[in-house]
Amino acid sequence: MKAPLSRRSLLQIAGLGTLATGVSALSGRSGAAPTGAAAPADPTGHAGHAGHAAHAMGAVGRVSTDRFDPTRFLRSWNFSDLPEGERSRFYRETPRPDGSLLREYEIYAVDREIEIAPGVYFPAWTFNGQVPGPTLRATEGDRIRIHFLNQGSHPHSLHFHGWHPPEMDGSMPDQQVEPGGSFVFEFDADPFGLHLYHCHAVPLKRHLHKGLYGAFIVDPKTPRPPAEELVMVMNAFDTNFDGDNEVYAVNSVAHYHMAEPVAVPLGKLVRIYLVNLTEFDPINSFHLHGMFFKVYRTGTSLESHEVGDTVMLCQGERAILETTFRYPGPFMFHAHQSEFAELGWMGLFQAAPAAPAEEGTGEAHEA
Ligand SMILES: [Cu+2]
Repeated sequence: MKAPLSRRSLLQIAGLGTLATGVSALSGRSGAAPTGAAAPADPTGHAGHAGHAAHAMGAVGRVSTDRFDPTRFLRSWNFSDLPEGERSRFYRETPRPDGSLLREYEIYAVDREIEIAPGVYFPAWTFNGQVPGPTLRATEGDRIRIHFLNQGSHPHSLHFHGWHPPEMDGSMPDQQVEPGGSFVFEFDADPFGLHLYHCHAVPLKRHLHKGLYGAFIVDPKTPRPPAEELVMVMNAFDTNFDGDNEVYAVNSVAHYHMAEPVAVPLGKLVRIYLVNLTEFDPINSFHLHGMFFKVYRTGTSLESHEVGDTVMLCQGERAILETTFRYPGPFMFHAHQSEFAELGWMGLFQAAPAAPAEEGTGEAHEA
């Protein structure tokens, strides 16, 4: 079934809380209906009325976290989510004479179906089987060496933001890696800040939107203060390939953190690495309820020149956000474009006193 629906009509049909139902129908996955999908049948007589189609926020049902766990993704970099034995297959550190590190990565492109809302599957192109790809993290001055293997069905490449010579740019026609091919990218981590990487094969918007992107954090040589750190990649999916997104999220899974709030420590510094990799829509945004945060655009300065409760980012833009939760309880965060929020880009922080065992660690990142 291929329904000729735009995302506007999808919104009218689905309404708040029935996103999964609407998109399932749209993407033709009849065999994967979310359990207990809420049809808009409502004893108050709102049945079928789009504006009141459901009174709950978020998707119905849960995605499987066997292959990709959004909560783990928030706090994983350099494959820290893998057991040590397995991790060394994908990431190795070698000290260099000047005190910096050579950081080596195994990154491969592979086609994989991913679940972006309960029962909604998207035929993604991925780095290492996940969208967003693994977060890479280094300290300014480290050497990055990436062994890139294309196991996908189309030519792909790796293009990093940051200083590097043109032969390491991954953007020119002769830098595309054919299926089955490989290439070694090597460059210095410079400058410190919050960057990104993505495939740079053409058509670029298709290769990006299919899921070939990730965050690249470069820490300053003197690290930022200890904090609870979270990686959030704003992204979206065009499930019917009409050049418009139907599902929006932070870290791929629509409304995931409405049901599984992001736990944050009360009274301690929280640092969010926010990257916008939404394709098709020029602008995305992050809005936090009940609080303000410092904004470090591109993370290339240790001084913040902006304090706000909403930050707007163009495609490929990113910012480091810092805040401290004053009050315990749930705090909503979402795109301030209401349509994006309703289509999945919405979640909750849950602020609570840090467990005693965690006191003093400050979730100190291993860099
Ligand atoms: Cu590609």
